[in-house]
Amino acid sequence: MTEIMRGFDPDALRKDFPILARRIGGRPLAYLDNAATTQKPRQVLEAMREFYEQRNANVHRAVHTLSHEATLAYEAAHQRVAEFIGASPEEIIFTRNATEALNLVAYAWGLWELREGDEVLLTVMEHHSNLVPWLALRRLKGISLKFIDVDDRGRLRLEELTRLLSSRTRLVGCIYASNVLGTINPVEEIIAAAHRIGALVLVDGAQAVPHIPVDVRGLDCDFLAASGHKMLGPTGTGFLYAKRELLEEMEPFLYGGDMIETVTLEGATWNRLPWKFEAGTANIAGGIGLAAAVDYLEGLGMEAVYDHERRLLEFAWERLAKVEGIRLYGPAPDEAPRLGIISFNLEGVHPHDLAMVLDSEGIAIRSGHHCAQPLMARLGMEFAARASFYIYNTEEEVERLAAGVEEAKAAFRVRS
Ligand code: 7TS
Repeated sequence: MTEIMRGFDPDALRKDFPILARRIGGRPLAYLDNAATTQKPRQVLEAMREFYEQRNANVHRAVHTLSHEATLAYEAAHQRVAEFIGASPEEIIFTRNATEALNLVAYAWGLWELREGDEVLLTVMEHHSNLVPWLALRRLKGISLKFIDVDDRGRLRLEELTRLLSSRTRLVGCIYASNVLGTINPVEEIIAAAHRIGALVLVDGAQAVPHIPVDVRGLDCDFLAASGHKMLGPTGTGFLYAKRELLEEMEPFLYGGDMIETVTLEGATWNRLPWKFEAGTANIAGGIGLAAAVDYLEGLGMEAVYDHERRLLEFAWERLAKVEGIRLYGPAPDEAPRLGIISFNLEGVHPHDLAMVLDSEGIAIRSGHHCAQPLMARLGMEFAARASFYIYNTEEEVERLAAGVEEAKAAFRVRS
């Protein structure tokens, strides 16, 4: 009974996504590249259209009606996102994407707070956007970086945590769910251990927030970055959550309009939260679209979203594992908590070639290094194919993926 009440019908909700009616190469589109960005439902497109057609004006700047309405809608969008992850609206900063949210922490906290000899602890499975900013700060500030390794199956070696944390550790940065392996990391444990030695924790929630229930107060993380466009929201949206007391202490990220309280030729004081961190004209329509995306996901229920993907993952794993010469990366679904993301390689077939063959069947997957080159190297590969599922994907699409992989295998065997 509970199962049924928690579930939703992916075939029914596909009608909300106009793009899913497209045909590619004469075949219905099977969009399996959701870890890169998701499709957008009509409700999101409508919310943005309604804004532009009825309320478009700049926010926080004028007394006219449109500006007032735009301001209310944009502030309400912060409220919706805050509620979604258990935060307060002043703790939610809208950014262009998760990358900008992660850079915000490096620039507005790291640049000012970190001193030579300080340590930042990351994992080897970070997406480049939670690695490269810290590499830059290492050059600039002389900090040192340490990394939590993974085992050969791609599971974090948490037993190393106590050894790697030290009195010099200022920040621990950890990917919540891997965009390559789909594994969900035990961030609660990492946060508790980091806090015991007084370090802050930055969680990269870009893959987790769209797929599992996330509660920042329960987690007690200090920062959490996410992508709006990976959770049905428009491109050009993302956000950073940070604890209010940190945001109050921190320097701004970008300087300019709307982020100030007063400016003289001698200096400036900062606007109240979160506007201190949102300089210049914001992506107002994008924020409103993101709020509509949150409404949509809450309507389904995040437990149900996870259950649906979990079923697809188990089915896909079972089907793909039967393909001769395939290598599936990461722990099996019954060995570790995982999202609906599967990276794989097919013996003798380059993942780009495989992706091209699948595309000719209307199946969209990603191939490449997935912006996680250190993890790929650690697991002994340069490139991989990756299928990633979301709410509108069906078992039939997984069947098509498996059949397409079989076909590619046969085609390349004949040619070689
Ligand atoms: N962190 C993780 C874990 C990600 O998966 C991504 C994007 C980012 C950060 C950056 O997000 P953005 O909003 O700035 O783009 N990951 C992917 C991917 O796996 N394929 O394309 C983008």
